[in-house]
Amino acid sequence: MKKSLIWQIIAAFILAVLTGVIFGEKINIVAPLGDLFLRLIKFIIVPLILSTIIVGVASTDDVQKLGRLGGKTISYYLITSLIAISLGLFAGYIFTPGAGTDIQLSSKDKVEVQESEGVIDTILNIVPTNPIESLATGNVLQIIFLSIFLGVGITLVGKKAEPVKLFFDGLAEIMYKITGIIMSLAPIGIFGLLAPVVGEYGAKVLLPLLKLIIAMLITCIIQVIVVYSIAVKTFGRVSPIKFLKAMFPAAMVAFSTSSSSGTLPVTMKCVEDDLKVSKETSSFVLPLGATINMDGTAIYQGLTVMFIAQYYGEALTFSQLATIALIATFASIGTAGVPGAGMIMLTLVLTAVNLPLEGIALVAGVDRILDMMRTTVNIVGDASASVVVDASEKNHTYNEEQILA
Ligand code: DAS
Repeated sequence: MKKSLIWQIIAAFILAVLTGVIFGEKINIVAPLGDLFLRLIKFIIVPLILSTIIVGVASTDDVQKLGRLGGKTISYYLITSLIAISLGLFAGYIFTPGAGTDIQLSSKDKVEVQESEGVIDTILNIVPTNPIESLATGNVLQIIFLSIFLGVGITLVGKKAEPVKLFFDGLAEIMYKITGIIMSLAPIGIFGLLAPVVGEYGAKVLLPLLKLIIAMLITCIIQVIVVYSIAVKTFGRVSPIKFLKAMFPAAMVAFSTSSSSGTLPVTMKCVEDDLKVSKETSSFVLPLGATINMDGTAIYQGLTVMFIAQYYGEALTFSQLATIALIATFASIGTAGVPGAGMIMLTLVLTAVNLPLEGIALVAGVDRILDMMRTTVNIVGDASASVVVDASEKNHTYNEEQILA
């Protein structure tokens, strides 16, 4: 990523905060700039994922290696999610954000929270019944399933399928180029997305939940600065400072969009261009992570359930905490990479420990602020996985000097 773009993104962030604070909700006038940027990155997601995974899988002529790549990726995701949920629960215990909160819930505060599908349904729904519909609706998990099988099919068919592989190879290169063009608009997009959010959330909304927001921020920082840094340093042989610098543009897009899926093209660009992770690994690990690996959401689930339990004066037993850890891990897997999805999945966790769903109304007012933080952690976690898995496959093409060169 060009250094100039990084400085432009920092300037956009500062300008967004200043104009949001100064102009309040009047700054909404710039929202279309953010919506346009978000539409542009969503416009490339489907062709980018489809082509890059097909090419990534088809270039892995050793199907066994694919299984190994998948196994390592899923294991890494589960381990970091379990650490994240434990950190969230621990933060809830230490900060007690819900104790003494003076928010009064009224009946109109009921949050219409749709029932989320169970874990079995989530897994079964990965298999598309109509691939064209999966592409048309942008069902990322089904597109990943379709791409993997097409890639394996190309490998198994061999020479006859060469034209298909060449087509998707070309499409992948085209999509990378388009992503770079869209990335150059990131500063404008981030400004258009962030300024209205800052303008909307005045002190009156934030103050009653400040303890929860600060607890969330600190826990997210620990997950990134401690957990991911140790992972990329120990297993990825990448300096944590360089890792975080490389991921800064993607983190800012995630923070502004609150969408892991929407940030995916930018995450892929940062990981491949700056961290020099092989396309073979990143094209598989990142789309999968943007859909099922949500460590920031796991932190949010743990911390928010503790907040709600404290608000209602419920003391959670150890077995309830263990239940929360398990269900929240599954809930984070089932969370879609779109704004607000984590709050919807909170119903799974609250139901599991018999806490009132109305508790969600307590945090709904600042969910966007919490979502910005959890989405940022989600995508940085995905990137750390791609570095660790790529290094373990010993096919990464980078060394320290090359990174961010
Ligand atoms: N906003 C979701 C994402 O894109 C995360 C969440 O809502 O918890 O990762």
